[in-house]
Amino acid sequence: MESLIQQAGLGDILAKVRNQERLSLDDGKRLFTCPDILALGYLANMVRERKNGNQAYFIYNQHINYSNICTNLCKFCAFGKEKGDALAYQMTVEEIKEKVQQRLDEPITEIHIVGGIHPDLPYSYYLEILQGVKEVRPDVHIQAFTCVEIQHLADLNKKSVADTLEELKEAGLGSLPGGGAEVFHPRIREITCPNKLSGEGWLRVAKTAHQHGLRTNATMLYGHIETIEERVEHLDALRQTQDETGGFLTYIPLAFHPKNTAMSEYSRTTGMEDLKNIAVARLMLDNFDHIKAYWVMIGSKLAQVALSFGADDLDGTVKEEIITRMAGGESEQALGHKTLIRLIKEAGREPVERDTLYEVLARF
Ligand code: V47
Repeated sequence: MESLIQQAGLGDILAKVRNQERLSLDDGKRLFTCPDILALGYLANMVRERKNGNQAYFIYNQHINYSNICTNLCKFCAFGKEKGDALAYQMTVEEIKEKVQQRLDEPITEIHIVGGIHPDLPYSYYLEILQGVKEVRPDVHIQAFTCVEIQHLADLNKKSVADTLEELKEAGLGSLPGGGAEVFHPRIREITCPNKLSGEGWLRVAKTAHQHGLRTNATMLYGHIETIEERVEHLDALRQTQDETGGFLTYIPLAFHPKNTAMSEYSRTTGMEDLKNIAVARLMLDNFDHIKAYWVMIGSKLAQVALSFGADDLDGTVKEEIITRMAGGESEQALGHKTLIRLIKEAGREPVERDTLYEVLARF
């Protein structure tokens, strides 16, 4: 294997990985341009096994997208709709509680709640969602509202992000999902999501959450117009923030799905790009404990392979995911416990059911 890595021109990076030295931005660019996926995978797997051994995590979770009405209307998104659009919807708090109620017999430990930036739902609605879900399922961990939604809620609340997060915590918020990060570089935001919170703004909200005891996830939406430099800068910004706060739980690369978006002329990502984004993230994000291969976006078969290319987590049972499906995602709607365990076992890993904060709930 070592000669393969030398042949791929990555001998110096192998030495750094062995010595647990931080990779430079230039190393990151070289990794992204390296065509030798096995060499990348070998390097990423060294870090993956050092941090997580043979374990591969999954979670029993439920996704609820309370509304797709959105003022941002990002070009890469097929989910967001203008108010009045035939496909626009919004759930009442009662409907959300009903969704939670319907699955009370399942051992769900996390409810993941995100939606669009709605033009006129009041701040109280979001507090009531959290309180309502907790009323129906008091023990569940609510992972809700991206950094972009949190900034919007603080604006609605006419208070600081810090004070708003404290109120949301009081109402039942447990942690923040990683969406809305897209690619931080202003060039990408200007073209694809000019109305959205800036990259700096996203990082500021994430830092504030960490300072207030809320862990958060991080993502990058790749496979559209971003350059390799912009990807590497994005990873570096996350790495620097993690150095400061240690508050990120996991990083999830999100593969762009073009169908039904204003960028539908682009092609879907390939398996090679998907694996590369996982492997390079594992190598660059030396201060992140976990890298998630989100099976909804890359398919359960490639997610299984990704467990040997840097990923240590498959996310979860999910069910009723809408954001990827609206953009042409063709993965299964949900994966059962048994399927997740089988996928992990057949990848040669030990299946570990976790809670949101990566506490071990069961081993199989
Ligand atoms: O913020 C939007 C992205 C995100 C498309 O934190 C798209 O554990 C691909 O962040 N093609 C929402 N991606 C999903 C998300 C997420 C999912 C699962 C787990 C976690 C976590 C977070 O999806 C959005 C945006 O970045 N997105 N449109 C699209 N067409």
